[in-house]
Amino acid sequence: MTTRITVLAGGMGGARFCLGVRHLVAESDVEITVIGNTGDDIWVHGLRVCPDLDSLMYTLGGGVSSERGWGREAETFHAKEELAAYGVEPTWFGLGDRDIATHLVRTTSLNAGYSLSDVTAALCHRWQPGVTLLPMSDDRAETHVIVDDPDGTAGDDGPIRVAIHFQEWWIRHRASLPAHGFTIVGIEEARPAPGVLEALAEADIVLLSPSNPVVSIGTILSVPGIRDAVRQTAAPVVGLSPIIGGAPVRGMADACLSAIGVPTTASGVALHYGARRDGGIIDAWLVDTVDADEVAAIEERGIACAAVPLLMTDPDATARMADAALGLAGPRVR
Ligand code: FO1
Repeated sequence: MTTRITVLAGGMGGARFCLGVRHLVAESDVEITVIGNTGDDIWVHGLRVCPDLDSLMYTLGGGVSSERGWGREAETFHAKEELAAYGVEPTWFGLGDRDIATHLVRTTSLNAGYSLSDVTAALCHRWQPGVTLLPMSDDRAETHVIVDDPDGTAGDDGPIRVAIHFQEWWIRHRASLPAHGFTIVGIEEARPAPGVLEALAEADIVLLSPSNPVVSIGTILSVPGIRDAVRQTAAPVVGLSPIIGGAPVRGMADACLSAIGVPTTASGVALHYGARRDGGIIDAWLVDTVDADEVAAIEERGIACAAVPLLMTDPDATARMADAALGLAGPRVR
């Protein structure tokens, strides 16, 4: 009897976690479906770039740049340099030469009328990630960040607020501009991509990877229908904390959490997701051993909780995390 694991994942952290899940179940009769965030997607120089889908695909397919966690290994940036020489913006976006091939295939296929799901499946045919990788939606839903105008334009009552694309905030400004909030352009009309709701309804376990809870997991949950599907699945829903000792392991989840008034703590994120019995979406939550003192408080809120090492230093360590998550889910999933 095949065990079905469905993972919600963002980019780098999510990809590394999925490597561990796949490593854990490599010899078992298990099918993994990964629902990837597409809120980071952006049009750059006429190409459609899907950073989180590509991080998941390249990481699981063995082609990711290990030191960056995104883009291709053995990458060069000649096209980027040439574009900058022409003064063509955005010069701040690191478009790699090898990576451009992925964006050319994707853009050509989208322009020919194929869906993002079709394109993702076609790209994965080359990369063989060992999981079924689904975009959260085939519809455009792009995360923008509300900041004080970086150009300093001010109105009568202070700096005016503008929405900039998440990638500009993340890459150009290193999330240093205080975010007043996030808006996902197009989310109201976005529909779950084919297979997404089924992957949640038919799962034996649903895992929330230790990705950014606001702009990755939160964005996936914002697609109309997905949050309800997580709430209603018969599968246990287990999350892993992206915050260890009050700080994100990498990336800038703290800047995102503070923007929405959520404490940058393991329990803060757990309560942000909420216990399923109280209208939230998780049944269980893994925290790192340094946050073991938060376990009792989390359990009091109806969320099963355990403290295990959560640093994804290598696939074996990540596999142990995934195993601990399956363990929290209960005997059904073993
Ligand atoms: N991240 C950076 O910090 N600098 C970059 O220049 C950059 C370029 C880039 C190009 C393609 C791609 O798929 C990802 C890229 N990323 C870059 C990472 C990306 O901003 C993040 O992976 C996510 O959007 C955040 O999870």
